[in-house]
Amino acid sequence: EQMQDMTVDLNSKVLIEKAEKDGVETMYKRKLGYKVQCGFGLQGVCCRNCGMGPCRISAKTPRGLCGADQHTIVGRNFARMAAAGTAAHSDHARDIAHTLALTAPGGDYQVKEPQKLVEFAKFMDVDPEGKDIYELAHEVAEVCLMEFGKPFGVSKLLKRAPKVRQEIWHNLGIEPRAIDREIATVMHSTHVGCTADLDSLIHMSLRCSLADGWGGSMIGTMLSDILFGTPKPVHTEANLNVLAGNNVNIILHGHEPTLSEMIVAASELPEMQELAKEVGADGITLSGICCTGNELTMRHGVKIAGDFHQQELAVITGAVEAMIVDVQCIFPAMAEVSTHYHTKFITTSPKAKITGSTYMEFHEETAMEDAKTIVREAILNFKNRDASKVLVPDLKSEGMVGYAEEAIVGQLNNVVNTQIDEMDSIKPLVDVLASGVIRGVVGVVGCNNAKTPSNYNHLTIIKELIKNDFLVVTTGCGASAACKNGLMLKENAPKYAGKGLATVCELVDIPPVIHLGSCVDNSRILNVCSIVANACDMDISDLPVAGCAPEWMSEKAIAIGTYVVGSGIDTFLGVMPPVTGSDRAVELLCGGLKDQVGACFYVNENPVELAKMIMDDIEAKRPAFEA
Ligand code: BF8
Repeated sequence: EQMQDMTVDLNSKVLIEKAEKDGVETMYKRKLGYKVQCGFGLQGVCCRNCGMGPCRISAKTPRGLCGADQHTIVGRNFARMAAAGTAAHSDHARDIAHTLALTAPGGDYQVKEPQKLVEFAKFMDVDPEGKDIYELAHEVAEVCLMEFGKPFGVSKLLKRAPKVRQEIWHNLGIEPRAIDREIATVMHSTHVGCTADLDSLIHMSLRCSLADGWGGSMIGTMLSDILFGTPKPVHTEANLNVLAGNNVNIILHGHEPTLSEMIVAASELPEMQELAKEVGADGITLSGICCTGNELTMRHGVKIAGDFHQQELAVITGAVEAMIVDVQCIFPAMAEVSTHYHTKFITTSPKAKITGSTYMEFHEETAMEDAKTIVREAILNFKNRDASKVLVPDLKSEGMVGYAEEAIVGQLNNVVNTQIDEMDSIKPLVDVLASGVIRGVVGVVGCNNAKTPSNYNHLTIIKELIKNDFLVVTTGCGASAACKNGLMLKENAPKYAGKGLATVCELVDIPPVIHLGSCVDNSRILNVCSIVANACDMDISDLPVAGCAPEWMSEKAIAIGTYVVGSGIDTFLGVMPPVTGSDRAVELLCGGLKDQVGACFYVNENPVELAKMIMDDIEAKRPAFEA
């Protein structure tokens, strides 16, 4: 296998070649070294949950030392992946809630959306009457923080789901309670000597993941909007060519907007702009990678430098003064890659310290001061840039991003109003779906996975879908892939979209692929589905919608996929999860769950076939939906 064939991104190919010349090791190079991956791991039949092991299941050793069989081991491993993913998203949300608790008039963090706060307060049973907006913010923050560890009751946010859906969860005993509790329960139950029943392990995975989707992630998105503003459609550019020639290039990578929003504000200060001039730069260019990039592009149009698989390549351009990261999806390799160039690789979170990085701890309490220190560090590094090492590849695309729930519904409805909780306003979306002009809506989301050429599955599936009049909504690195390839431009709808979808794009001024934000913002998809289902008096599982993660790789993606299925949305994966060692697990996840929650997983590693499966699945739901 050639490294060049491991990605379809043309800029990436150029930089993979540069890395070779520069003697820098990348993920693509390391992949070559992994001729064969561990078969036990791939099938999910390796157990390291106690000190008697590791045990691994084969024909010769069909049980671990404690007697756990392949079903128990696969189920336990799957549940732990879901719990880790839930922990990551929800801990992110917890930080946002703590930040809301720090808001003050004139402070570093303020309430940007008071009206949204008031609405959300009421939803969370906090009475806004007679309260100052900051008093209310602090109270809502505390109520949200209680969602993580409250001793009694189920997630307050479940009531956003249609009644029938809530009943399904109740009857199956999978209504998530406190978020941390569901994570702890999975960790406890997968400890040696606890749950050994596959069905129970999958139920726990569902319950825990639902605590992510209808708990942590939903709180994360909602509070981020309240703090930093609800995204509105905005123009941006994407791919590594957004790095500017004679500007200080700062890349923000990671996930939580608390840090990155402050870096944006700090870099706009006159003193920072002046400092940039002093060191000989024309200005400062911020760009983003991974979900931090998505959060920033949604709210500010900050350019997207690239996705998960481009983080090393960004530094290899030789044109990056600082890569500033917080948590999640950061390659430890970034420290080594950065030593070959002048780039400062700056870690900021005690939750994600990386050996070899420059550690500059960020505190929300001193946010602006910390952000200024970090930006200054980046600017002062400009003088160390070595022109002979710089190669910024040629390509970038334009796109429109920033579609929150309000924007999607509002745009379809732009002549009526934008209150999205009323039947009136959701009607255009329902109509366009019911008439069949748009056949369905598919969330194509998630990571890049080295098991497929980077971006190949994403782009193939998205193009197949829009060509056949399926509207695509996207988040995470899938969104970056779409934007990099011009799929978020309305002007490109006639080229890529079918006639029905292209007409809708033209009429209501939307691109054929809609950027909904970061992976935490998949909660926006749940929200819109709920609104539509309620408006039609249906369950989510009746809607002509589907989820798809063509190149998923993270434990967060497992949690997302599991809560999407648990919410009644069929979910199509382009990479097989490590469960094939148990035929019963495969049967349950990819079939049996359908009878319980009205949806299940489907897996096909051929993206054209997977797209076909998605469309067939949705078409089968259409007759009932139209009636
Ligand atoms: O949360 S899509 S590679 S960046 S995990 Fe990571 Fe996957 Fe990208 Fe954001 Ni989501």
